[in-house]
Amino acid sequence: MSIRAILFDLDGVIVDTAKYHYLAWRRLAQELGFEFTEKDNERLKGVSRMRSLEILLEVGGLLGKFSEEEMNRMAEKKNNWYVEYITKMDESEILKGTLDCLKGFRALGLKTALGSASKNARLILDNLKLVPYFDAIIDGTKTSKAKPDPEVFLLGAQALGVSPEECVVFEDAQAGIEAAKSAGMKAIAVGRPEDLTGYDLIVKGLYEVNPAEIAKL
Ligand code: B16
Ligand code: MG
Repeated sequence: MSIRAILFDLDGVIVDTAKYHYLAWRRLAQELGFEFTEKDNERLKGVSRMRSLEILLEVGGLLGKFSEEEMNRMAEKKNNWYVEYITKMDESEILKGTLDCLKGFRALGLKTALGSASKNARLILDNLKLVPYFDAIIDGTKTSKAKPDPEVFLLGAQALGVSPEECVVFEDAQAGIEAAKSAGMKAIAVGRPEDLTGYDLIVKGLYEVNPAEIAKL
C-alpha cells in the first residue's frame, strides 16, 4: 500500500514548546516549594496536561495531597502562564526544515495533518502562520485518550479520508511512537536513537527529511 498522508506531532517536531511548558511548570513547582529541573521536564514531553501535573507533584513528593478541584486549579494556573509565553511566539520559532517538508509532501500530492496532545495547538499554529499547510488539525481538544493511545492519529487518518496503513507519523516522544505503531502507521522518530525505540526510521529533525523518499516507504 502506498503512502498518502503525513501526520506531524507539534511539540518537538515542528516547534520547541517544551521550553515554555518547562518555564510554566517550574513556576508552579516554585510556588509549591520545590525545584523542578530540566531533566524532570523530559518526562513531560508528549504527555497530557493532567498527567504532567501528576508527574510534577510526584517529583515534589506531593502526589495524592490535593483534591481534584485543587489539581484542576493548578493545571489551569500553569496553562495561563504557558499561554502568556506562547502568545508571543512567531514564525522565527518554526524548527529548521519544517516548511520545506510540509511544502514538499503537498507538492507530491500527499495530505498533511497535525496530531498533537496540546489543547493549545491551534493558537501555536496560528502564531507560526502554519494553519494553511494542514489538511486536518487534531489536537487535545478533539481527543479523549492520551498517547500512547492511537486515537489522535486514527482521528487524523479519518479526517483525511485515508487508511492508517497509508500514513506516516513524525514523533519526538516515545508515547507518540507507540501511538503511531498501534494505529498501524509508519513511525518516524525525531530525536536521538539512545532516547527512543520501536520506530521505522529516525531523523534528527525535519531538515533531514527527503519527502520523495518518505513517500516511497
Ligand atoms: P497543553 P505534543 C504535548 O504536545 C507536549 O509535548 C506536552 O508536554 C504537553 O503536556 C501536551 O502537549 C499538552 O499540552 O497543556 O498545551 O494542552 O508533543 O503532543 O504536540
Ligand atoms: Mg512531541
